[in-house]
Amino acid sequence: MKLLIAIIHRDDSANVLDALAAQGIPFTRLATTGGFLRAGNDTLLIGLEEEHIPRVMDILTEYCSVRKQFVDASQTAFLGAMLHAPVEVTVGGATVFVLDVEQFRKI
Ligand code: 2BA
Repeated sequence: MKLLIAIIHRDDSANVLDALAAQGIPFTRLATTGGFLRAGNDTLLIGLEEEHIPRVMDILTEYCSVRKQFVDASQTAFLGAMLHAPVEVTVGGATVFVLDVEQFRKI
């Protein structure tokens, strides 16, 4: 069994959650905050058998588009960002960790 930890942009969340639910893929959504932008994102915990991982990757690829966004430099974790200068960052997409699960129990 594997555990996928997927960090996604909050704007993409509804579509991803709908698609996971439609395919019967179990998940837990955590409201999280990115360390750089200090903006809300969502982290999904998805426990599943290895053969189902491509289905999740397909959903993330379909609904988590990458785009550019200008943000106020002083509101990021940019070291020494003293000015309110706009900086362009890439947002969206999905950051995915795939972990081996040693045990899975429901008590
Ligand atoms: P944030 O840390 O808020 O980062 C949002 C986006 O800002 C990043 O997208 C990246 O495009 C940009 N960014 C981050 N650090 C930067 C820097 N020092 N200079 C310029 N631009 C920078 P992603 O890389 O797709 O990451 C999206 C979110 O995924 C992150 O939000 C963070 O919450 C999480 N994440 C990414 N890599 C991670 C890691 N290795 N461990 C844990 N969480 C991670």
